[in-house]
Amino acid sequence: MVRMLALVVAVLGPVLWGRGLALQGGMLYPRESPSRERKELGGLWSFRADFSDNRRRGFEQQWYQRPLRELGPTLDMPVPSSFNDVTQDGKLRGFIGWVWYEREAVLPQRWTQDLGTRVVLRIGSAHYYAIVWVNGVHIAEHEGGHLPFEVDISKLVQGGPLGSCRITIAVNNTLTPNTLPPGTILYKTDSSKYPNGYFVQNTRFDFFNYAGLHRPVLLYTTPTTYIDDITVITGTEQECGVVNYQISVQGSQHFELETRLLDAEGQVVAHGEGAQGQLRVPNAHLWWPYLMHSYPAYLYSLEVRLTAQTTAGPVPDFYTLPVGIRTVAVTDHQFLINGKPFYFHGVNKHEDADVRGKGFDWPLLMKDFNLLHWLGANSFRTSHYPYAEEVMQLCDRYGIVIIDESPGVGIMLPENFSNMSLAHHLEVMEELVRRDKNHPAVVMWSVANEPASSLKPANYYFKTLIAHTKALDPTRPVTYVTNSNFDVDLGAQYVDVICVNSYYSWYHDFGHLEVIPMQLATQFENWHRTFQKPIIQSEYGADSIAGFHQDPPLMFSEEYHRSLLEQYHLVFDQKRQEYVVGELIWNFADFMTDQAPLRVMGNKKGIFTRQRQPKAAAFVLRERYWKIANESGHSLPYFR
Ligand code: BDP
Repeated sequence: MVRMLALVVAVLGPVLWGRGLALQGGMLYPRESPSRERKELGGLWSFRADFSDNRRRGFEQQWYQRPLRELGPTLDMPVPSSFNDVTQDGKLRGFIGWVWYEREAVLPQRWTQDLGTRVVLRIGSAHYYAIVWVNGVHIAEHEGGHLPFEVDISKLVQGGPLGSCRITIAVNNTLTPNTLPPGTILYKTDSSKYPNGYFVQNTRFDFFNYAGLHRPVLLYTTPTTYIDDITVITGTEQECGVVNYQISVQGSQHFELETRLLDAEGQVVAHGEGAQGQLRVPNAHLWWPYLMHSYPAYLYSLEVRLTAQTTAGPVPDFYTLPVGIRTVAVTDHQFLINGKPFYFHGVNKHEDADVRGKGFDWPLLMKDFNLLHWLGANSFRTSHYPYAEEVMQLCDRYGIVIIDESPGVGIMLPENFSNMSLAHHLEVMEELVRRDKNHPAVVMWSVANEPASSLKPANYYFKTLIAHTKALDPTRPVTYVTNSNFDVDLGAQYVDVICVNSYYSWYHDFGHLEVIPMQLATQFENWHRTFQKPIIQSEYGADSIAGFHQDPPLMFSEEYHRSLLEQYHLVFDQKRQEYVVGELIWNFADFMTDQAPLRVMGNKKGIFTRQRQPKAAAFVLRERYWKIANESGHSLPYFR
């Protein structure tokens, strides 16, 4: 046991020794403004995976002290991207442990000379645990692969002779029982079967544990007294839109704040002063979801102007936040946006594609949004972790409604419910709410997917987690996603909306499409009878291999896939008249998983292939979603 622990510690390093510091301050998305500049650090970074037995050579030899290339061979690695699928090396694809990224950034002279400038390094996502050095100085650690973190590096880059800085980031993809998602390192000690020190990583979730610097890494500046955070909460009073705002400032106590709210034409519609207040907009344009209104996704701009009083005179900082005025509410059988019943007809996604894995990519993102419009989808769930901030911004702009999910997936073992796990989960919800609170597109938080909620400690865990999330954000409903296999799950008493996944005629009664209507109707009736809450079918689907055809339908053919969906739709159409408020297909596109006998080079439940080409099921859904949209009388032909 002790030996085992010693080995695990060796691989994980700091993951087990201490957690990343809780985030300080706000996490406003770095936007350019007259007082703020940004410099993207995308492109090729130097890269090395530490293949040493204990994975600690990089620390022993202090790879952060000198340029990485001076200490051994390096690869060119694109950022953002997962590292796994970029090379021809199978060992790197499945690598577990520390990988090292490094690049030099050349800084504009003003950034290094002007002591009134604050220089911040921001990392959009480093999966899973990251340690950061600048010019060899340890400056940050962060746990969690799906949320950004940042650090003020002004002191390190200012005042010295250097106009450049060397950024080194060590990233470890090891998952433990207390990480989110959790995982287990299993040492195979039978020396007749495995070489010395052989280990594998087991997880209880169904997607490949891609790793690396997945989202943009960038530098940005602010003045030393700066707008640190903005929180807006919107509402309506008769025809009047209401924007309550709260602004936090760092760096000085001596400042003034002015706010102006501009409409989409750039006209000022309201203004205020001070760190908090209420802006009232007569005859406001509300933010409506795509297909729910003839002018969806209306965004105002909240311009914040800070004027700091310094010895050298007044110094301004500007930040502009897009604001959508809308309300969200839940009754015992409805999900209301702006007081009107909203029906989710959408998808579950993954951040996943060929070569780049989970790496952020604009062409891929635009293709996905164009496909969502083509499909007539009005929503998606960020299964099973927070997505890139740029995704959330597009949802605001296009009116795509989001259920924003934490990386709480695969929480299945008793040890995943420990106090340490819960503490980390609470921290992650804080980071998530802090990042995404101002997005009108986000209408609900999902704290987890299919946790083993019947285990004894689960009750306390979810009660605490959901209460904490509601305290962080009293304006949005909270859910966790359950599975119909779990029967009626008592944890659901804490959620506002029941989200249930089921795989009738796929994982059980396989091949028997005829039982779906009965089993699905029973599922809905049981859940609604017990909880009297609205229900979303948060996953359903079947695998199909694009190009496999068989009629009468057999499993894995495109025909079986579409027929299975059609059986579900019969019941959705009955129950959406009552209390079913949404249907989200599993999955938008085929995606990579661990290798397993039940997976054919990944999960093939996509209605699009991994390359984003439609299978037969996509056409079934497209017809259905546009039909549902047309019922509201607000479909928008310009996206078709
Ligand atoms: C569901 C999980 C999802 C899986 C899906 C499947 O929530 O992550 O990918 O099953 O097996 O239960 O396809």
